Amino acid sequence: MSWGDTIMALATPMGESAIALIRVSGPLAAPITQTAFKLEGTPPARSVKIGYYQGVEGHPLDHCAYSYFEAPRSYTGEAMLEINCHGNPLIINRLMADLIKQGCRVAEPGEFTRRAFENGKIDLTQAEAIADLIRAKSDRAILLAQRQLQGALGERVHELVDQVLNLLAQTEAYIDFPEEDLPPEDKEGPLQDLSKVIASVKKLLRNRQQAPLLCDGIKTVIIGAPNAGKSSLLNILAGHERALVSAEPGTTRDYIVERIIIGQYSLQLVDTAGIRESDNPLEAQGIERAIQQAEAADFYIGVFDQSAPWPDLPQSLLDRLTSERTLLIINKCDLSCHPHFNIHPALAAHTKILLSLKTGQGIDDLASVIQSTIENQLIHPSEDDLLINTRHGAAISKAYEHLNDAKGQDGLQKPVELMASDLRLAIDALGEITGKIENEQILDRLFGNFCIGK
Ligand SMILES: Nc1nc2c(ncn2[C@@H]2O[C@H](COP(=O)(O)OP(=O)(O)OP(=O)(O)O)[C@@H](O)[C@H]2O)c(=O)[nH]1
Ligand SMILES: [Mg+2]
Repeated sequence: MSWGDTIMALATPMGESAIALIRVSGPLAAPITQTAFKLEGTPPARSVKIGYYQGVEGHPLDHCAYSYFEAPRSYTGEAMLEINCHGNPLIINRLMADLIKQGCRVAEPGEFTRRAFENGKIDLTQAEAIADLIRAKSDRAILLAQRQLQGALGERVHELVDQVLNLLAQTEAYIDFPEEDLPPEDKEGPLQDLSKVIASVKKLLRNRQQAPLLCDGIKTVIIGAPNAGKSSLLNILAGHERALVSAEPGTTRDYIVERIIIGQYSLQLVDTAGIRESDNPLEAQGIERAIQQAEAADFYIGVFDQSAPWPDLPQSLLDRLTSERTLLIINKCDLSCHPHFNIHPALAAHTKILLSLKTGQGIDDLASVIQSTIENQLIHPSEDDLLINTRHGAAISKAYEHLNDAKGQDGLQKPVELMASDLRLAIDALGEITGKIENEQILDRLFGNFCIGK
């Protein structure tokens, strides 16, 4: 499939740099390579050449390295030209203007990848993986996006589709050969297979919560009473004096966000105002914001000053601090423990780390404890993790529902014709994941999120 027109775009950021990459894709790629680099005949494919780019007006525009890829052996599946010119915006603009004069148009965001998808070079999960890879904020997100790019999710979905197709074939055999002709044990096989497929689909659904945590980062809200050491913690984890620290309770008012990397994970760390009853309208607003931040958190680090009585925290906040999502830091262990520092029973069994943010006692283990708490309680990474984004999640749930419908209340008691129709619907839903999407709008939205030049 080809669009007929030729697109071009700068694939590297605009600005001063050693090299800038301009990509051209479409039928004009070959003639432009010939004209620009004064070649006789078809340009040599898939090798790097050096030459002066001659503009249509006959002036040399820049000394470039270029590569020509013949269709379909290119990223987009069309003929492509990649030009590495010097990274000066003036040169880049001159070359791009010249390409437009030669008949190219500027690519839309994601248009190169969309052409790759439409030409069957990649499926939709791989196209999404490219966007995820570019945006990945942590090593784990990179690893999973790379696996997805190699087709891990696509393969899993194809396996499931194959299994459902098998079931469909068996079910249709019942339609063609009425039930009474078949021995009863034949009825059990498909039902068992169906249960297995349902279990696999359910397993896939469980990965759904992880994708935003890995791709966008884990929103981690530091929460506690005034003066507990929340801002001291933010500064230690950020590695610089980001927040004001003072002995006066109520120092932090507005919340402060810092992105940090802990092991393989990216955390969006939010320091907040200390929670207490306050008559000061500004502080009260800060506390209100702290509570709002806490409402949208993926993970909590509760900071508590063990040299003071256990603070009075609102029940609604305590309810949020579940053991899966919370790490407790018992701070100021350089000071003696207050007789009324009695950990609230609701938090008594949570993971805790005892330390002093002032003397540094216990902080060597801080990063590893945060990482292991996240892994043990929030993310549960496993060997076959897959990045299930919202779009995949919606399609998988749909497939899950149809498969359950196919199973019916009493298994094969459901009329086989209806069962076959449910199985077909499940196959269609799974197909949406890898790309059997008819809806142009969904494709426009998906590729519109890419950067130009991809
Ligand atoms: N002795 C001792 N003091 C500490 C420790 N950690 C923090 N502090 C001190 O406690 C005070 C409050 O620290 P912050 O980090 O500003 O506390 P906070 O929780 O951000 O306070 P608010 O912003 O007011 O809610 C400062 O004077 C810190 O130097 C510690 O481990 N031991
Ligand atoms: Mg503070």
